[in-house]
Amino acid sequence: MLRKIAWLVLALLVLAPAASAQQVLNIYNWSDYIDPSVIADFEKEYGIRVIYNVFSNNEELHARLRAGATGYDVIFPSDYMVEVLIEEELLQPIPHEAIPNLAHIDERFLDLPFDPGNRYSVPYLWGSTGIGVNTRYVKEPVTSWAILWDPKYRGRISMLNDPREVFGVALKRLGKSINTKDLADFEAAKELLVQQKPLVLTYDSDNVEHLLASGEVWLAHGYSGDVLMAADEDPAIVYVVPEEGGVLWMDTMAIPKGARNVEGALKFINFMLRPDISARNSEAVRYPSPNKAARDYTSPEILNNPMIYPPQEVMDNMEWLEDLGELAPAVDRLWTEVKAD
Ligand code: N2P
Repeated sequence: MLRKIAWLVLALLVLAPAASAQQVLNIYNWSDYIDPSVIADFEKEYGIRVIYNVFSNNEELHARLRAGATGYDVIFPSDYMVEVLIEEELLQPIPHEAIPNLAHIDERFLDLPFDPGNRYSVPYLWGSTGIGVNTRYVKEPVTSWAILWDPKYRGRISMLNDPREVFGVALKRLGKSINTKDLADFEAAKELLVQQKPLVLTYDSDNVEHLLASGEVWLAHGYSGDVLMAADEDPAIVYVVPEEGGVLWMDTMAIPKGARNVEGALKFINFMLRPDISARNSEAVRYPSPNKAARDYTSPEILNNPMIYPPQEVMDNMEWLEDLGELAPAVDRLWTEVKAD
């Protein structure tokens, strides 16, 4: 009897960690970027418990992975960061046969230069970056990024905690591309950002919705969906893409090297690509879905909302972020200086 119990205990000790590892999926995503009910449905359907953590920008995600964080199973890097992570061999290939729902993605969003053949990443959601304006306090029409430098809004302005986005605004003001490979352009942009800093209440990517909806901030540099979520709470809030053009980005799902639950990660990715799930998720967070089949499940108000799905002429005036290559460390340094100055 005792021996039997000893065997049982031993078996439990050996098997339990494997069994529990199988039941847990570690997700690392941007904040406010998933419908919680979708996670709950996934957990129920697959019997897998999701542990959810958030990051504020691609550079934070990158730093974590580079420092050897192996705890994550699914991560959500943006376009240009996918390229960086592939190059640094921090991602693992995604077997397409395990994610049949990839077939639902609109071809426009597949096989892009940052990951040819989608070997390492699949589209999640996309969107733009512009300005959230509280028209209760800002009475003038907002047409240019220059308003974020207007001293009369001192302390009522927030900027994203996202170096590529913040430099993107300053570069647009200088009439440059957000993907310029000229360090002098970034240095000039840094000067503009240093000038702006006394007006900025906070550099924050995680609370734009709250900052705007609470009235604390009147002009928020923000990702489209976060501003639109604030607009749902207060109809005086609008989303504007300035005339100089905004930034476009696409976020993806990827599996980092060292993931412990690859099988669960693939199940999760395939689940998120399911048309009904993608539609529900996109509606909840107010970001456009790259999933063609999801359109059938999406309400016309969302599909026809030009702030969510920008019209072609607005899209044509925006730029997608690209990897800065060798310039990236210098830009990181300039960003640190802006924040520290
Ligand atoms: C939502 C974050 C949007 C991701 N809070 C921007 N790439």
